[in-house]
Amino acid sequence: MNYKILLFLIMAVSPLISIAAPLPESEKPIRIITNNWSSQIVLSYILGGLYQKMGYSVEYVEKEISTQWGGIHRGSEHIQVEVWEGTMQEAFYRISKYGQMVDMGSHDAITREEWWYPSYVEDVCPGLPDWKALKKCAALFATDKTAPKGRYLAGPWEKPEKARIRALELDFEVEVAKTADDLWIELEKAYKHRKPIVLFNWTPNWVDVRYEGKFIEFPVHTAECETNPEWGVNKKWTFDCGNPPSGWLKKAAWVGMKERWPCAWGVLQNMNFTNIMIGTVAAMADKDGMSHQQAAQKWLSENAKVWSSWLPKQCSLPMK
Ligand code: TMO
Repeated sequence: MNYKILLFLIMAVSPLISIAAPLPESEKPIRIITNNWSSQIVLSYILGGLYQKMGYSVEYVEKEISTQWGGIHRGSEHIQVEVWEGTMQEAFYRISKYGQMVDMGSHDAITREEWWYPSYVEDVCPGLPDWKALKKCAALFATDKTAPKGRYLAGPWEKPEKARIRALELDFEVEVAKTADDLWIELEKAYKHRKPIVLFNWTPNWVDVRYEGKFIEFPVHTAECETNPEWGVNKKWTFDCGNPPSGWLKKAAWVGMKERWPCAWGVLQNMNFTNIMIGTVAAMADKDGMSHQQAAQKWLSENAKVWSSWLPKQCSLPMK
């Protein structure tokens, strides 16, 4: 009889005896993808740290969101802990259609990735957060480089910002920040002098728990807005809408994990972060100056109850 069937039978008939599968089921390293914003990196180290407690060997592989999919598809990388609807939906569905990359479920967190401004901007640009207010106020956001047009500071992730600016006839130019840190440097500079700024931001993020501000309300996103020029306020161009306002946040894995490391697979399925949890770990790194590893270690040591609840029943930790 197959080991797993036997184990299942024993567990079914003797619910009072707990049977721990020997861990790790494979010595091969579990390779976790890290991207370039803090919550994703801290969550990766949290999961990796938990795997190490369980006896697994773990490696981290730094990737751009645009180049991360092939490795998971082929099984050379195994896990992505934050797949955001607003930036990754299209690629995620396209690649997972082949069946090699699997949807490992959604976090409770509800996500949004959108143009964002600090609250004080409303004093000088009435009508916000409605996007039409930007038509009248564009010049307020000008920099030396963009004047008389306003500057929209975009993140280092590819988004159809130029298409949106064109379709909504906004008097803005896109400046692309090279790193997430550059976004926060510019935000803090503006904040200090209460200078108008509009930039790419997202939730959950550290900004949620430390700053006041709002997302711009563009025309509500639909799939058609991205494909059919006839849709929406501009009949000639697509992208006359915003990003999804309440998006999902998924986990993804290489399908072969299930066979090779079943307990790690189960943990990833159960791993679950809320908006507040993600904002808090991001703030440890982006505001409080901890390294991503330090933030992950702190979280693991203070949240044993949470991560213990992710362990499948048959996957207990090895005795220390
Ligand atoms: C993918 N991101 C959360 C940075 O928008």
